[in-house]
Amino acid sequence: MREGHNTVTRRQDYAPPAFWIDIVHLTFDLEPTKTRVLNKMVLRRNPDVPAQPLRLDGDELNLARVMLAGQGCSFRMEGETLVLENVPEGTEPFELEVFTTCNPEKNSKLMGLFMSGGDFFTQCEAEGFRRITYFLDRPDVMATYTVTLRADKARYPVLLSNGNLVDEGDLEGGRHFATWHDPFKKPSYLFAVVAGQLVAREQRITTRAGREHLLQVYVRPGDLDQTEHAMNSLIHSVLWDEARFGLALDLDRFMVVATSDFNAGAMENKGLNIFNTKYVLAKASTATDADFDAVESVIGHEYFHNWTGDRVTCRDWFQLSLKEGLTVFRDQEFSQDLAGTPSARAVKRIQDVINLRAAQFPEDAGPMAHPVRPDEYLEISNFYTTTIYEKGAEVVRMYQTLVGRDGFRKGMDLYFQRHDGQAVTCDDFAAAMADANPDSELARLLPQFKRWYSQAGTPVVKAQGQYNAAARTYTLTLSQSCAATPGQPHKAPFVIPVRMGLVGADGRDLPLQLDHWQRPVEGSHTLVLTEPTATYTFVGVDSEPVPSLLRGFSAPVDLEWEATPEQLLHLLANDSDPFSRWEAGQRLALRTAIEQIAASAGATSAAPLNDAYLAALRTVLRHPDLDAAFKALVLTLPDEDYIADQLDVVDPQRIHAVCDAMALQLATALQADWAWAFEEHQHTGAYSPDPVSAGRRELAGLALHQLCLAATHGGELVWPGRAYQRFKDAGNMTDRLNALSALVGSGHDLAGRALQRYYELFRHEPLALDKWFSLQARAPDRGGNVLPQVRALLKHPDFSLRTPNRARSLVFSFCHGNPAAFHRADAAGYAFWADRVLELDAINPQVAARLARAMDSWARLAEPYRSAAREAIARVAAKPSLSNDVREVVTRSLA
Ligand code: 0A1
Ligand code: ZN
Repeated sequence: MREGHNTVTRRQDYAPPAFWIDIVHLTFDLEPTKTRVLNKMVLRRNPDVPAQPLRLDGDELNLARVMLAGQGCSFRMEGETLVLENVPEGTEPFELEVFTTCNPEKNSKLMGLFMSGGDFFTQCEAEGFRRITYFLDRPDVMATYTVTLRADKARYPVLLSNGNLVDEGDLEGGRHFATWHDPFKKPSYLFAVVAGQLVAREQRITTRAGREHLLQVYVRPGDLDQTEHAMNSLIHSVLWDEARFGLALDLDRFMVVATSDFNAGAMENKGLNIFNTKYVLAKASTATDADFDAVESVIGHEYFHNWTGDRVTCRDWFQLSLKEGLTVFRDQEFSQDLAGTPSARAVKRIQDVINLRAAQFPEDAGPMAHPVRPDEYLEISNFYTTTIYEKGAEVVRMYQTLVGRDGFRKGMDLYFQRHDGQAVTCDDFAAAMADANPDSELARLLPQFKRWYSQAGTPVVKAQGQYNAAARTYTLTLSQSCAATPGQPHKAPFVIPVRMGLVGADGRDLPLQLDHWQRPVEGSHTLVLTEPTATYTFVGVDSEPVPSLLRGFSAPVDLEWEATPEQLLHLLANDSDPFSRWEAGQRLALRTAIEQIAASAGATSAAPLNDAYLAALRTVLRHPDLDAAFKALVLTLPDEDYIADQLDVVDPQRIHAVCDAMALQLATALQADWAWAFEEHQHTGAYSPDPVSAGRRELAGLALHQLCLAATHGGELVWPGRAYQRFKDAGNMTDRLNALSALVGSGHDLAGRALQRYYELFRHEPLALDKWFSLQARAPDRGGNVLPQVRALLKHPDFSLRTPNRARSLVFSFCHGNPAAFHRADAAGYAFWADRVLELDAINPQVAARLARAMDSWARLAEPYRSAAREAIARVAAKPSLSNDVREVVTRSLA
């Protein structure tokens, strides 16, 4: 394996390119072990930059020939960079031809041109194009591409690249060719090629603009029956972007292709999106409701990139959130709009917040914390993070909160009006939003608002309320602070929109009137906190209200509020804002968990949850008007990682013991209610992944889980048998997997039999088999049994570390997803982690670096975990030939 170079790239060092590449003609002779690439470019000097040699990026290429204006020419190599000193002076265009070969079959990094299942695919973001040919592989160099693919016709009948098919035909020796031309200029990271034995589901659509388009979803021949949902999601995406943002599809043909070997979720290559099969294929028998939702949102995400990413792209990789934060925001809005009802929208919002807190909050509190617009990187692949994506999306959402939906649309319109066809920065986006809304609070506060891009860390907002009965006023004091993060010891105050309401004794929202207002408003109001501390006085408040704060999770902050249990119970019973209502329940559970963890070590109460809380949950569960999906969220306790995130010193086993006790108590105390809920929600008719039936399945599944858990702890004994029956008879994967995980979760004897049966049913369905590995890696640890089980599964004939999905399903599920089994007193979990990181690094550094991040929070671990974790990280760091990817993660971790 090639060792990584060692240079840090800094945002401040950005300089425009010394050359532009305007036109690219690529010819590929596709062969698995030796693909030949002829690259004919038209370049010219950038007149704004002092004259310098032409330096083209390359990575693991074999260079055969370089020709300048049709003549052989001198060149030299500086490491992997191809340097030409003698290119023409002046700014006239000149032609350069580079002929290289590469080895797709050996490409286990899955960057550049690689093979999957015997077919060819590419991945070029961020710096993969340089593994295909020498190039100015940076997003601000945008060229027009024409691509000819030549390959054996029988083996590779389908030949695809970006844009429109302009020519095709047969060649000698059983070969054929196809030529594609992309009418849009694009950066190299959006280039794509696919060649192989693929079939397509096709759909012609006419958009509002009256233009006809061909939509295609390409998969392996046996998978066509799993593409209907992806196609429907794509159609919805096209219609939605036109309706909500006035953004029409700009291509005659839009293609989606699925591969089972992919480092990430999917990739927005212009007109030729390449997807991990996990986000394309879905059928009721193998995909869960969550999988169906994920297909919809990832199809949306990649499609929406066509405008936010492709038409307007990033100037440099520090601006990554410009396209990613904005596109995640757009896909989240899309999924909410498709979900339909206010309740289904709220459920989606709560799920997004759960994910943000589970992944992004810890990142912002750990060694890899970085701003939404980072200042430096060693390896850009490490910055495809939840901070860039999900926190970036929250930043975009705050623009919308500050300028309103119409104002946001105006800002988007101005952004495209100004920057279509350009490579721009986060500052350009911010300026468009502010300039389109000149009288808004955003415009006034813009420089301060932009601290969201430059300062890392999750701000903490402290809230304190005071009711004055005599004056009929309610005073709310909000203060903000933000802990130091690596390289940023002090933070300046953020602009924090805090949406809030005051809930009266009758459970209804009180009218809100701040002391300087003429009249009250109904419902909610957004306070904009800009100072370290601010006090707001509401007048005309007849009786003591309960404040409902951060409604809809209006800012990505941690809200500290010393509410009484009565106040939280009041919100849980009444809050008109579903997010705050759910949050009140979570706070109650979290508080109990933290008290228990702090209580004398080892003495875990068997009944930590109090009666009032249990009664409130029962009321929600049996509520006649609430949706099942919302009920399921309220009745799900905060998970172990989220609880760990609230603590300064983390003892994973202690947290686990407390969570176990709470889970068991919830299962047994509400047994009759769970049985009712299961019976009431278990039938959902013919399978449809819509939010209402999915919600019913979710609640039935949760109920079954609780009932099996109770059964193995002295409760009613019939449930494991019923779960097994349901597992066997289920008409869809959601019900089947819920029943199986209920058995596995309860540790009942039937779990083994069910797992065996599942394997036999799905051994030839890769995505379903991933779930089988994952379920076992996430199983409750009983006396340390999970790690040996995971080790045994590493040797399973269906396991391979080379397939990212499979590696994630087993190894990541264990290291990232099973804290109690992973954090072992004997440190064997950490040794396992270190071995797999090193093993993976030699195969696929990007995937290895993701696994490396399982140890991000080691410094907050209690002993003996802390020292053992440090030792394992140091062992990885000491390996001499680490990739940049892994080296950056472990050195930051130890810093
Ligand atoms: N831009 C893609 C994510 C992506 C990034 C890097 C990749 O390299 C392996 C692949 C995909 C997105 O946001 O969907
Ligand atoms: Zn994206």
